[in-house]
Amino acid sequence: MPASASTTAGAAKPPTKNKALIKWVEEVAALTKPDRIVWCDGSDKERERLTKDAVADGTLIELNQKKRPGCYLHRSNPNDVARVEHLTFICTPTKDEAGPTNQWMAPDEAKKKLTGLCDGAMRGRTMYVVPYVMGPLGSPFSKVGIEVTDSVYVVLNMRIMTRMGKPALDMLGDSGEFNRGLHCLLDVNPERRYITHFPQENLIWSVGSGYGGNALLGKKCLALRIGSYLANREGWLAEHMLILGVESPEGQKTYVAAAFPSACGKTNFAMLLPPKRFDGWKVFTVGDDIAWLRPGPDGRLWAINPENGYFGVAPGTSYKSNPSAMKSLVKDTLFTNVGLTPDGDVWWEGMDNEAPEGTIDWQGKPWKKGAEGKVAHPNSRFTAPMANNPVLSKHVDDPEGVPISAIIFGGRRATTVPLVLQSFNWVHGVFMGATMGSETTAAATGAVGVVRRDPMAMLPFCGYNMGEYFRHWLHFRGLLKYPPRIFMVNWFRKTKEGKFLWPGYGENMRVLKWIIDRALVRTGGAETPVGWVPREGDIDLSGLDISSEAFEEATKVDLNEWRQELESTKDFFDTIGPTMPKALKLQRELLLGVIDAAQGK
Ligand code: OXD
Ligand code: MN
Repeated sequence: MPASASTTAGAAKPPTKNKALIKWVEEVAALTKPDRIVWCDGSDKERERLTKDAVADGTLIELNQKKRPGCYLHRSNPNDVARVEHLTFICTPTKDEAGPTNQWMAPDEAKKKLTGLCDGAMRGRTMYVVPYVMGPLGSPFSKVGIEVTDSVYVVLNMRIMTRMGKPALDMLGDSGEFNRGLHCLLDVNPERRYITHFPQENLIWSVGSGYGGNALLGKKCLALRIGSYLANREGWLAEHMLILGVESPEGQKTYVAAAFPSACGKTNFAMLLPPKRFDGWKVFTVGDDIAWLRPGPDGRLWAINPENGYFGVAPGTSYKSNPSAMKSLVKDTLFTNVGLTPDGDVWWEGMDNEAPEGTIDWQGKPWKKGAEGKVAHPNSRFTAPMANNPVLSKHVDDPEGVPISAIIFGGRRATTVPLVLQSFNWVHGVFMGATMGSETTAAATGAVGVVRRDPMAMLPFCGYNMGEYFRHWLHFRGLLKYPPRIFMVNWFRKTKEGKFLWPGYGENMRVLKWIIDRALVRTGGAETPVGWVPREGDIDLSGLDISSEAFEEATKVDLNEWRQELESTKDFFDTIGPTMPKALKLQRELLLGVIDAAQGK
């Protein structure tokens, strides 16, 4: 459809001379046939205009502007509240390239299916062209994407989550190298929902969902799935990791990156508030979900956060659990599927206060005290600008990023995995990441303590063959003169009676300090057959109400449990098949052999 057909405000004519971009947008418009095309510039005026449109058509509900200026609530279709791994496809020329852990569809088949679905799908609607940058503006690490979408909610979220609009077009110039992302809501029906990735073409095509991880194409689709494919090809790493900086009272800054599966407290750790005992220590957030890591010219590993905001899980977030997150939500934030209080504010389970009478639940229904059902959907979200974060790192826009001294892998494990464990070397560290997992609960699956392996927390996000991905990690060691030390943590170990052994939250600072001290080779530890653990006295426990028995239990390495753990990883390695690197298979056997030797077998 010709751009001149536009009737609404906003640039209908391409504000660029980039031939490849104009051609692609014309092709998309010819397929989807929108009534209007709007090229987004990312300005405040544009935000005001689009927000007004979104309130007028019911996409957004205005919240109390005195309490939460610039904040709005969105209620999604109840069938569309989460990422859909079973409808997410990696469309590589061969199935082997996608590997055994991904859903695969042949590129031609996927394109045929989605072309059929998108033909005329934007008739009567507005097509927004959203140029955006993942990563700091002007950084050689950053990538430009163009998302074409018919969802104003997506545009307003992308505006928070990425550097969006004119700066992206400026950065792109006349280059044809950008990620192409087409997003169509269709009728938001799971029957017609496909999140497809074409890594070889740097192309994403997502239809039938308006939910964040499926529809904000810069995040999981570009920054992780396509990103990990590009990273393998170009010699860097795209990881599901937070990045934080720790500043000592003397002003020494150290940065760490950490991968935890969903619901294991990544945002909380990225915004950790040190306890009283650590007066003078500060933790700064660089990123809370995604890290792009590269070898620097100095031989160290450097990381940027490609995002510009936080798309965080609301339930459980409170001034007690994460004051910096709460302060990030006081203005210019979009809330999705949370409760609405009578005074026009938001509420979710785990907030500091009770839900007031008259609260409306996430589906727009009145909620009564004592009634069954949640006020907020368990996966309800906030989309907040990172600039709101009171502990945002000053270096978040640095084009080179920050140097990483330690990498942490974490999971939710009731047994076996100690509070913290340092790997012997890089290969052992990669093995720790490759075998990390989280235990399911009885409520979720009916089977307690079943470990779902989630290598590097990337199982749903690796855009190519997982065995190749491990090989890339192993190879990466050779690109670093000063590799970060690799650790494993577990905040969730329990007593036999089911009580958590470690208090978690801000107290994790104590573990973080040991990790940093180990990475900088300035504190002790004890060698066990499966890695290094802190000895009594290596971790500062002063002012903490924990018995030495509980600490010993939290940090214990039980060799029988570890034998079981290592034996159980074989099945997972077998599912990876022939691409599983030999070094990791041998590492597994070596650890088992060392346990045998330690036990005199
Ligand atoms: C996730 C997220 O699902 O960050 O991991 O939203
Ligand atoms: Mn995530």
